[in-house]
Amino acid sequence: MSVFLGLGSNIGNREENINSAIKKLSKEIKIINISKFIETEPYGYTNQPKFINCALEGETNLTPYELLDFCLNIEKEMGRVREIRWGPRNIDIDILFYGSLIINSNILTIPHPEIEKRLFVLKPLNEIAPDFVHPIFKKSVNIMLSELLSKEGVKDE
Ligand code: PH2
Ligand code: MG
Ligand code: MG
Repeated sequence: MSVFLGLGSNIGNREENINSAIKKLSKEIKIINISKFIETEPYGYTNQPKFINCALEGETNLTPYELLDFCLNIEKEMGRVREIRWGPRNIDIDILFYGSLIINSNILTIPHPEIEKRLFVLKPLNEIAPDFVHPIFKKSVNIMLSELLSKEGVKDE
């Protein structure tokens, strides 16, 4: 299955954290494409350091729940501690899309919630998958990005 993941880090050596997560991900995911790493302003909880974010496209045989476990285990292995919701983290690996599947369960929401509100997701995603259509909103990544950028108060750094 074709999957898109979003990665973020705002503690420690951020690029190195993301690179080592990608290396670990590649054990179960064939990496097809990786966006540039971009520095982004913290979203949600703003009193924290800037992030490095990127998006990647992969191909995997894992089911959505196996993929979730796999990503959470890599976060754990890399020593992530969960404190504040949306707070600082050395590594965050989010499943953005799993093909065009829609899942809403207690432990897993796919597509990832609020993709359409987050520049730090849409910018890197637009680099590698501008025409990918969000299965709920039926809008492509590049349309979601241009709509977000045209909103009042959303500034493109
Ligand atoms: N992740 C969050 C909350 N806020 N802001 C940026 N810029 N990048 C992130 O990856 C990020 C965030 C929750 O996972
Ligand atoms: Mg996240
Ligand atoms: Mg996460």
